[in-house]
Amino acid sequence: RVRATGHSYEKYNKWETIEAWTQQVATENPALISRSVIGTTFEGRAIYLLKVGKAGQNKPAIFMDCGFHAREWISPAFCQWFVREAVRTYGHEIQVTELLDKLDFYVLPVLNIDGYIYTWTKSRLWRKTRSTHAGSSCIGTDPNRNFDAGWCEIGASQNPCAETYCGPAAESEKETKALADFIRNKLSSIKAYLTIHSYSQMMIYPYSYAYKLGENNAELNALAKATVKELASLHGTKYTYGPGATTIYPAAGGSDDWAYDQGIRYSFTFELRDTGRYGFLLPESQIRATCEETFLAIKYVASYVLEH
Ligand code: ING
Ligand code: ZN
Repeated sequence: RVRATGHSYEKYNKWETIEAWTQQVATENPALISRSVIGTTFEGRAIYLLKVGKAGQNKPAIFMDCGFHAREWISPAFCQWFVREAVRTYGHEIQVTELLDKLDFYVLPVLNIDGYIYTWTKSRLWRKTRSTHAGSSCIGTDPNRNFDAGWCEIGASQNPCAETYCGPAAESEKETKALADFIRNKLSSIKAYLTIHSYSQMMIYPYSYAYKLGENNAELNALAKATVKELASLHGTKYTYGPGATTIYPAAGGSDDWAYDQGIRYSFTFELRDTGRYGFLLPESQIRATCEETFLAIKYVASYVLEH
């Protein structure tokens, strides 16, 4: 079979390769995948979204994005792995078949494409977008400080030169605006919001923008506890979990808090491997194990959401 040039699920792929892959995987699996464009980046690139699921009407959906932060390369690698595993095991594996029959997964393989490319070509540890700001020569906004959730109140900077710059306004970035517009538009069908970052091995839920808890905090806590147990069952990888503000650090403007406040009751940030030995530079030799265990976790959450 024809493959997108140079693409590998066990390597980090450059953007052009991922872009070609989105086309290829959709073309090869027309009964399960369709590709759309939800917007363009600051530098003008198309932001792709894959809808993964068996055709059907009024299906509930789960939204999952990867590649918010440019340097977190394991994140886009996981979204690619997820799509491949979904289509590869559909019709063979009971759980995946039932999930794709009853749910749609919206998978956004890379949100911050401009930043991702910059980490491949110029600076491996770049985090932010690549937008410019009037009155500053510094570049980029932190997309995970740019959502309208306690925007810039805590754990975010108003300094355009900072790594956690919240931007000139909530949704100032074309990338975050495109994502938020898509979710607002599909709010009635989206039951869960999952956003994939690295690193720390954590499963975080609201809130991060304030020291407060969500209405279904006990449920989110129980679901996170069971999910990290499932994740650990494969390779023994230990995750911590809890509300963002007390589990990782207080930070306003995150997409998970925003989605939750839109009414999406199951909203999680996953921080994948590792805990700091390699950090953002997770070796390619760990892609397989990381994606395998994370796939278990996502399936677990999806099955839970489906029955609730
Ligand atoms: N961590 C997240 C960050 O954006 C986070 C942690 C999660 C903050 C949810 C706010 C809300 O800083 C990484 N590694 O990006
Ligand atoms: Zn991140």
